This record gives sequence, C-alpha cells and structure tokens, in this order.
Amino acid sequence: MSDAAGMGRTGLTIRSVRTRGVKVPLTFPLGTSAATVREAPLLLVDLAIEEGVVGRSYLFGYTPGGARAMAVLLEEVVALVAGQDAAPRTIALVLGRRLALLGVAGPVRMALAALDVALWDALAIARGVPLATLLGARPGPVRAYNSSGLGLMPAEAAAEEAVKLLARGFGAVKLRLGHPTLQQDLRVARAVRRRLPDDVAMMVDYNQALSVAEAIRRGRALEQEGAYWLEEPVRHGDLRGQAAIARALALPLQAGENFDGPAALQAALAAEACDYVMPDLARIGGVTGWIEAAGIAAAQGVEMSSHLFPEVSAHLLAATPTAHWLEYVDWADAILEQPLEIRDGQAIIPDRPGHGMSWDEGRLARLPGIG
Ligand code: SMN
Ligand code: MG
Repeated sequence: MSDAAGMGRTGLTIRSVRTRGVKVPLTFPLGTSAATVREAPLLLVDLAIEEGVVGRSYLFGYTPGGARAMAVLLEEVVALVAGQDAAPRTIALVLGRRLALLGVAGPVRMALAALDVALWDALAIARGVPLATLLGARPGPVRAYNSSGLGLMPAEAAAEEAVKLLARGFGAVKLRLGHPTLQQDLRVARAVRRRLPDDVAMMVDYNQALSVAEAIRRGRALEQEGAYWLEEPVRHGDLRGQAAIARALALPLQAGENFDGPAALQAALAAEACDYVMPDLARIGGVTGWIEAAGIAAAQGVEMSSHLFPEVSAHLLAATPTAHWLEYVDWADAILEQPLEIRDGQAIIPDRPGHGMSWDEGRLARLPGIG
C-alpha cells in the first residue's frame, strides 16, 4: 500500500514545521565556570502532521544565535522530508544520510533531535498514550535532583539557595564549582553540605574548568566533603584525561551532556572515561538517539541520568534500564500550559498523550524573542 494509512505505516504524514524563539528568564540565574546563564534562549517547535496532529519539542539554544541557527536548520530538514511517513527512526536514517556531507553534529544534530522528539510526540498523541507507554515502559514517577540554581556563588548564598531548592521534596541538588582556588570551592561545598540533610545528595559540576592534575587534586578533596558525583571536571573530549581522573578517584565521575550522538557515549565507556553517563536529549539525537544510548549503557551496566529537558527525559528514563537521576530545571515552566509536576522529589509523568507539553500562548506572547 502506498497511502499513509497503509499496512506498516504510521498513518501520519509530515507536513511542515513552525519554530519560535523566546528568551525565558531563569528563576535562579546559573553561573557556571564557562558562562553565566540568566535567560534561556528556547526554540519552540510545532510539527504539523497532515492528518491533524501537532508534535512538539523545544531546544535550548545556549545563545540566541544558537537557537536561530537551529531554527534555520530545522526548517530546511523538515522541507526535505515533507510528505513522508512520520516514522522517526526511518526519518533519522534518511536525514542522517542526506546531511552526511554537512556533518551530523552540534547544532545540526540538535535540530534533527527536535524533529525526532516532535515525531515521537505526534506518534504517541495519535496512539492516545504517553510517550513512555509508546516506548514500552510504565510511566511511573522518576527520581529527580534539583538543578535549577546553585551556580557559582559565595558560600553563604549557596547554602541559602540549596535549602530553597529542597521544596517539593527533592532528594538531591547540584552545585556548580570551579572557583579560582580549591579553598574557595571547598568553602562553598562545605557550606552547602552542612546545610543539607544527611540523606540529600549533592552533585558537583565543573563544566570542564580544570586540568587533569587539578581535577584529581580537587576531586580528592571533594571526596572528603560528601559529594555524590564529580561532573565534567576537564574538557569533554579528553577521554584519556578523564580515564586518569576516574582511576585516581573513588568519587564517581559523571559526564555526558556533551556526548554528540550515541557513538560518543560508546567511546567514553570504551575508554573508561566516566562511571556514570548523562546524555542531553538534543545532543544525543532525540528519543531515537536516547534509546540507542540507553541500550549501550544498559549492556555495560552503567547508570544513566539526563541533562535538561526534564519534561521529555522523564519519559525516557522510565524506559531506561539503568535509569539513575532526572536533572530537573524549571526553565520551560514559563512557556508550558502544564509544567512538569514534582512530588516527593519525583517527576510525575503526565497522564496525557505524547510527552504532555503544550505551549501557554498567552505567556509566550509576552516573552522577548531571540532576534
Ligand atoms: C549546564 C550547563 C549549561 C547549561 C545548562 C546546564 C550544566 C548542567 O552543566 O549539567 O546542568
Ligand atoms: Mg553539567
């Protein structure tokens, strides 16, 4: 059969895409060792399906120009597959091949991921089930840590903010480090750790600030301060350096927000460059890339967390055999009709078809654009 409703087809046909960029102010500005994020440039994606469904996703642009670049790429790739069956794995293969000369990496991969997430959303909506259910998983609660704040800040301010982040029962928070000296890092880590209940975990994230030698030095000190994991201490592509750090420390090494596709996760594990992994929905290649990555992590028994995009990542972690922690940020709350609900420190997967996100058009209209 050749029509869209034929045997073996999804019954959905890709029509067109609409993208809108908005700057969302952060409730808790996020100072990292690399840059301070005060507002998140988000790109909202509506994928129109001929049969009447709309699949949605959003991207974090990192910078306004990043979001604009992804919008241009996304509009181009959707035009390439307009009229085709809305089968995300097949579309990923077709577009991966079609864009092989440009190269599927960075913003190109993120644009493809936005299409992929919107396609899976459309499929789940058409089937009338949550995305987790479509993936064959029970859409139960997912353990989350609060990553909304705790950027680089003085010790006392960090301790105050850490306590605020425990509202809604969070059992873990993440602290950004990478102050000029180890002593400053230790002052902040100690102040936060002292203020947190014993059973609350404290992750620490360096955003690639350190040398290998310095990472080992600071990691050894942080081991004594009850840190839960040490995230991205050095440049993300330095697998050899990361492996040296992982060998030197008892503190688990965490990495993954910069994995560019599932092959990068595979390479990091092959190099023993980290103990835990935390792919980013966009950089790993959307739902399709995530599921592939989750298979690799599961085969090696490596615990897998998520990076940003908690609304979709909750569904994916429900379908991840080695699911560890959902990274929760509230950035998208400003644009969502029904923000992700957190109860007792767990993300509640909504009982709605798809991933459950729809845009609050009224609030959207009042936010500044990305230029
Ligand atoms: C992070 C980095 C950049 C933007 C947002 C968040 C951070 C994290 O590394 O892991 O949350
Ligand atoms: Mg990080």
